[in-house]
Amino acid sequence: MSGHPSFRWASLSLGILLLLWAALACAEAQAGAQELTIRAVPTLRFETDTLAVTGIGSVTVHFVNDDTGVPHNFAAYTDSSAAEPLASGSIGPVCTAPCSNDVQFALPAPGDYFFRCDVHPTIMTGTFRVLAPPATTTPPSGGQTPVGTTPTDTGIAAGPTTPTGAALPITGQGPGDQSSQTWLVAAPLAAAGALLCGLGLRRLALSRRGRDRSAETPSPGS
Ligand SMILES: [Cu+2]
Repeated sequence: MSGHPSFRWASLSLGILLLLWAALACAEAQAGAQELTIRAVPTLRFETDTLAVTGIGSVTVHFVNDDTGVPHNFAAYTDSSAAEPLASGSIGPVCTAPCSNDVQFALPAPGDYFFRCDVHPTIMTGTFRVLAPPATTTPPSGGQTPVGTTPTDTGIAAGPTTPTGAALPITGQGPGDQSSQTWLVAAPLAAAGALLCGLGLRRLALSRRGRDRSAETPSPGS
């Protein structure tokens, strides 16, 4: 029993660390400038007609013109009328391949927008999609509560202080979880075993009964 609580603490703090790491990674991905690459390729087309970005912040679109000798650009607009730029700086300069330039702008609210090449506005078009960031972002409470529990090394000190309230139900749940997990596996097996066993016994009984019956009623031939 003495080994169990430390194991539980280890797995609990590991879980918290993983959550923190995921939250940090998630926050970093959302806050940081995102990058995309789009290529203009022979002949007179973009290599894709859909660009997707998730979230908040800004985006840098690396526009690469591989359509040798042909001038193109990348330009993002609010819609296919191309009347309004999607954001300040969302219309890149035209350059003749081979060439490239970066188009950087702030991301608007999630939604489907429009991009095109201004030189070939009817042929080279696409959807610029801004996706909503995941619902589970960085909960301020969730980010703070584990702070006390994060120092796994000082678990002895941290254990009784902050998470006493949390520790009690968890220690209570620990063995319960383990045994319930064992039961999750054991119960169906036992049930299946019992069922098979019961069927086997029944079949045995039936066959015996059948044999008894045939023994009781002698065959009419003899
Ligand atoms: Cu073009």
